[in-house]
Amino acid sequence: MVKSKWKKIGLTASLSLALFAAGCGSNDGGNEQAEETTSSVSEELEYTITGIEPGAGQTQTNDQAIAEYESLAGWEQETSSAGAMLTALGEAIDNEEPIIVAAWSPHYMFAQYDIKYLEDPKLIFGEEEHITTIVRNGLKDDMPNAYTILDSIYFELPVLEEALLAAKEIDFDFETIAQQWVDENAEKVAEWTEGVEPADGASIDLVLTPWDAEAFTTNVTKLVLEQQGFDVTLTPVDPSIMFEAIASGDSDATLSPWMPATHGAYYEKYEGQFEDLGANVEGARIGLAVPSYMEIDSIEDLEPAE
Ligand code: PBE
Repeated sequence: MVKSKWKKIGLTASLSLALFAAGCGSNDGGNEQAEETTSSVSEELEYTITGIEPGAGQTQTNDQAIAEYESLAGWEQETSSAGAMLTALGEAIDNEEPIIVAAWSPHYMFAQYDIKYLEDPKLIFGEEEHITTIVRNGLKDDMPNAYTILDSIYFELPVLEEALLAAKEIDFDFETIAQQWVDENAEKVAEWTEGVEPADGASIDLVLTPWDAEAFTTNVTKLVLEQQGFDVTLTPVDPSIMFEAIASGDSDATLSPWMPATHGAYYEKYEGQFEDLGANVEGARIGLAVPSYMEIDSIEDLEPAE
């Protein structure tokens, strides 16, 4: 586990070591101690939140937090990808440096790192999210058996968390993890497919967003539908395209919308143009998180940029 982690971040790690060495060389004043005690955490963070993909729902929620909290006035969000955010988080923790990241759960980041969500008194990130299954209008009449399966699929939070950790161990091969899970949970699959008639090769398209929980639940759904004779295509897209694809009928279903905070704006925009079959996961959450060694607990403990 340690080995593969180093393999992945090796390049970035040696790059930042080089930068660090350069920084030391140019420091001739030698009063680092004084600088450290006078600079605030917010200043050390350079008033920057380490974000994820520009197209993520949470990227908009982070911008909303920046707009609405006085303590975040003048802050910026640096977007890149979930992978880059996790690398930056890991490096900060290795060096006991401050960092503030866009975080969400379920995700293995909470098992791997000692991190905490910052309190969000304005509830910009909401309290609890659920991941819901939405299908195109008309699916119920066109494909009643697929509809029944999609309507039944539901994962308990600990089951999902365990699967996400297992996936990390095999380099995020979600097809393999989903196959193992389906093989080991035949009873659950039988429950979901009770009374369903075999499909005989009917095509069904599922869209999904590029994050781990969705990769697992959607790959399991694919296998369950295939067991029933469906021909299943998975199409990875951004959240905005996901809603558009279901609303236009280009795609049949998705298990990826996070509600009510993360994708609420898209949900409202397309409301009436899809059918919501209800949660496939409950007890999810999004927010801003920091390593536990940081002595702040709330977004309001941060300071505006001058
Ligand atoms: N996430 C994980 C996604 C949804 C699932 C919170 C990074 C998003 O922000 O769109």
